[in-house]
Order: sequence, then C-alpha cells, then structure tokens
Amino acid sequence: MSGSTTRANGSKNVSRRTFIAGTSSILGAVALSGRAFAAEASVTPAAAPIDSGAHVPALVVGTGYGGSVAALRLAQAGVDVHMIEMGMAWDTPGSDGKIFANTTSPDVRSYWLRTRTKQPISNFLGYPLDKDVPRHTGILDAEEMGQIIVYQGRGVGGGSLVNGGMAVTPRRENFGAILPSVDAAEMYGTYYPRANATLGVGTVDPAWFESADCYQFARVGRKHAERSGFPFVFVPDVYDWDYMEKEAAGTVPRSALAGEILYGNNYGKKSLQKTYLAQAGATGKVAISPLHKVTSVAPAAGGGYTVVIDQIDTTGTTTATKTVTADKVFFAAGSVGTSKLLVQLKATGALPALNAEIGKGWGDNGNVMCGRANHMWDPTGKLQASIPCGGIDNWTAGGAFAEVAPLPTGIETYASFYLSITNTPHRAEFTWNPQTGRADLNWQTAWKQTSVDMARTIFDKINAKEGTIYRTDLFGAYKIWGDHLTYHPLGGAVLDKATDNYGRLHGYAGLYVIDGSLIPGNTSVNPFVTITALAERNIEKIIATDL
Ligand code: FAE
Repeated sequence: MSGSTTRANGSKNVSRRTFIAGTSSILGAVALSGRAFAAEASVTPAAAPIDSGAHVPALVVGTGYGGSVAALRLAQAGVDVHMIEMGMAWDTPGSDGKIFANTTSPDVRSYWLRTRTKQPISNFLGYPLDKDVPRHTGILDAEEMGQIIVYQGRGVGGGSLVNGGMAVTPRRENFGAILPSVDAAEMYGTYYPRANATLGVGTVDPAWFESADCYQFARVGRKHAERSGFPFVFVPDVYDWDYMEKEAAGTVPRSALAGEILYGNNYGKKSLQKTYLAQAGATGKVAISPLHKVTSVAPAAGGGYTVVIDQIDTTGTTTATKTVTADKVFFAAGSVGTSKLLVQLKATGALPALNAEIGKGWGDNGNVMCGRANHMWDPTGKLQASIPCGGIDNWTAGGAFAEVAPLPTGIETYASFYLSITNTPHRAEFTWNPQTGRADLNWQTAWKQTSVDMARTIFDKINAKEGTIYRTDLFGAYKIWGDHLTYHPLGGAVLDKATDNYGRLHGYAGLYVIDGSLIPGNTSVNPFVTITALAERNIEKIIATDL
C-alpha cells in the first residue's frame, strides 16, 4: 500500500484500522484483570499480511496455545514477531450479525474445506445429522488421518476457537508419566499457575450449580457416578462463569446456553483472542497473517531460515506464494500440523538433519465418547449449557477420566453423554509418503478397544447400578462408542527426543517446537493447560539463553 513501510515484524500498513485495533487490544488486556470478559469482539492483533521478501526476527507457525504463548513472551522481551495462520481471523460478523455459527445449525462458517459436515455425534434417534455446506475455510477441521478423524480448530486462536474451554491441570502424581523429563516442582510451582492465570481459568460457583436448570445433566451425572462409588470432580473452564449466570438470568445474549461451542462461541468464552493474543496485540510488536499457510522452512544462505508461505482465499485456493526469511522459527501448527510439516521437511531434503524421532510418539489422549439412556424419571433437562463443568475420575483404578458432557439439543433426551480420556498405551507415527506427497499416520482403529475397556470400568458399573443401557444411536446405527475420532492430538515431535528438553529441534539452531506435538500422546486430562504451561516454561528458557 502506498506510503507504508515494512515494519520489523514483516507487515506493512500501520493504518488507522491497525491503530484502532491496537488500542482495543490494550483495553482488552486491561479487562483481563477484571471480570469484564464477555461479549466483546475480538481484540487480537489486526490482520497484517506479511510481504514477500520480508525479514522477521521471529516467525511463529500457528496461532493456537503454543504459538500464542511464544508470541506474547517474545514480544514482551522486545522481539518483533510475525504469526502465520492458515485459518481465518474470525473478527467479522456474518450475514446473521454473528461471527460464529451455532452448533445446531452448521453453515458455511463451520467446516474447514469440506462440502459436507462431519459432526462428531453423527446421528440422533436413528437419523443422520450431517448435511451439505459450501466449501469454505471454516472453523472446524475434521481431518481424516488414515483410521482416525482428528478434530482441530482453524483460525486465529487455533483450538481455543472450537474447544469446550475445559482447563484442567493434571493431578501431580500423574505428571511423571506425562512429561518424564520435566521438573514437576517447577511446573506446579510456576508454569501451571502462570498458564491458568493468563488463560483466565475459573470454576462454576458450586451454589449456583446446584440450582441452575442448565446443569441438571451434570447433577444427574454426579448422582449416578457417586451412587456407583466414583468421585465426581468440578472441572475448571475458561468460560466466563459470571457471564453464564447472566445468560441463565436472561440479562445478556446467550452463547453457552444457546448451544454454541463446536463452531465458536459468540460470547462468554475466553478464547486466546481475548487472553494471550489480546495481550500480545497490546505490545504492538506482534503481527498476524491469517489465511497464510507455511509450506517450507529451510536454512537460508545468509543465516536464519527461508520460509515459504502460501496465501489462500476462502475456497482454499492459493492466490500468492511468498518467501520470507526469519532468524528464528517456532513450529506451533498443532500436533498434526507440526508433525506433518516436519516429516515432510526432513524427507524432502529441506531439513535433512532433523533426527529419527520426528513424527513419532503420537497419541489420541485416549479419547472415546459414549452416551447412556436414563430412565424417564431421570431427565437431564432440555436446557443444557454447552460447557461441561464436571467429570468422573477413575484414572488410578481404571485408567479413565470421563467428562460429563451436555447434549444441547433443546429437547429432553433422557441421555447422559460422556467424553472419556483414557490411559491408552498406543502410539502412532507420521511418515512421509512420496507417492501421494502427503504425511501418513499409522493409527489403527482397533487400538481404541483399550480405551473403550477403560471407559467401561466406569459406565458398565453405572449401568448395572442404575439398571440403564448404553445409547446406540449417536455414532451410527447400533454403534455405542465414538471411537473413530480424537479432539486431543498430542505428540509427533516429542520433548527431549525430537527436540532438546526445551523444544529446540535437534540439528538446527533457531528452530523450535512449542505446541502439543511436544507431549508424548497423553495428559491424563484435557490437554491445553499443559500445552500452555509447557510453552511458558520453554519460552522462558529460550528467551534467557538463545536471544
Ligand atoms: P492448535 O491450538 O491446534 O493451533 C495450531 C494452529 O496452527 C491452528 O490454528 C492451525 O490452523 C494452524 N496451522 C496448522 N498448520 C499450519 C501451517 N502449515 N501454516 C500456518 N498455520 C498452520 O495447537 N482441550 C482442552 O484442554 N479442553 C477442552 O475442553 C478441549 N475441547 C476440545 C474440543 C474440540 C472440538 C477440539 C477440536 C479440541 C478440544 N481440545 C480441548 C483440544 C485443544 O483445543 C488442543 O489440544 C489445543 O488447541 C492444541 O494446542 P496447540 O497449540 O498444540
């Protein structure tokens, strides 16, 4: 654009719009300290597409948890950062005046480059739920990786755009199995608290929970768990609990109570756009290129790295290919994105010195879903908050932690629904397939049986006690288990194996991994607090020693 100059973070156009967005970022950051999260629009750094030929001190691939931590802390240390994000900015309302689509009515915004929806719960009462949608760079990717569908968020904010916000710190006695090379005392003393504070994690008010219509399903879940001798625990979340109470009181627009979740929450949820990325924007040192996809990273002749980036339009078509240089590159494209990129770059000769651990140690966090059919005298409520707030902990005895999840259909279903995280031993590997020019993942559907068996340590017992049965209508005809998917991909560039103990990739100074691919396949609970805390730990060390 005429009259503009290229900034140190590789973007042009310090326009009035950027300035205003920067100002609102500051306001957003101030709001973080109060209880004023809620219905505001995004306060992330304004989209500022990178110029071909630009040179940036730090380039971050992806804008999820790991990428957002890296960008904020680097910027606070005085480093100019450019974040490259293949998904959209999610800062502009659609024709209905809302940025995000409702879970009950998926539309053009809902899926990443598919012509038909791929809903995790595919059926209800015998009817298939999927429908045709226009192909678009929508928010939820149901990526089919061989024998597993990996659900991921696409856009500025990564998984935080689509997830349930359940923000769970693992029990400390389980941490040694999750990240064996990391000092637990440091994590529980410093980095988990830092992550929880910056993410804005809170817990439902127990008194309100007891009376709220929208949590009848969770109270039924608790009753059944406790009658079978299982502990029920409250699960913290980044949803603004004050806002949800106002939704229930009818004083603010509804989001969790309107069934919004999988395709984004228009209000109430503190996604990364409102937390880490808002603070990053407030530094004035972070720029973001949405609808830009990194396709290659290789050593540059004069030092640093040459990064090749495809700019795409909302049909997924490449409209420009840009080449930039970066002194340091942070891989934060998520477990699948980073793993696919690294196995490709190693196999095709761009980064041949990456070690043999690249692509290994991938797991599904043992995810498996199921529903139970309750008796007619045990209704779960027709109004259900889309945000879960409690779980059943049978990890030590049976290897399963089950979230009591909603089925926000708007009608009484007499169903209890659960997402279990299980202690699966199975790990898959990404490899480069030169015939197809794609990375393959050798996950096997049959491996889910271990997870099903662990989940059954909870639900077989509850069914026996309550005289109830499993639902067979949610995942296809007469199919009890949602065992074809994961929400929680982890691993593929494992800490202290593919990288050193702080995420520095072996073989290349200045290349780092800082997302869920560092974690070897399981966190015993929902993963994003651990991804965030580990990123906080690693970036602190990298800033202290590498810059
Ligand atoms: P992630 O957040 O996936 O961010 C990676 C980003 O990189 C994405 O925005 C990508 O679009 C982008 N990207 C990928 N490849 C490229 C490329 N080549 N160039 C440019 N950009 C690229 O990574 N976890 C919880 O702890 N609690 C929950 O309640 C929860 N619920 C979930 C519900 C759903 C439906 C889903 C899908 C996930 C859920 N998760 C939950 C998982 C959580 O969102 C996930 O572990 C984190 O988002 C992973 O963080 P990363 O930083 O690794």
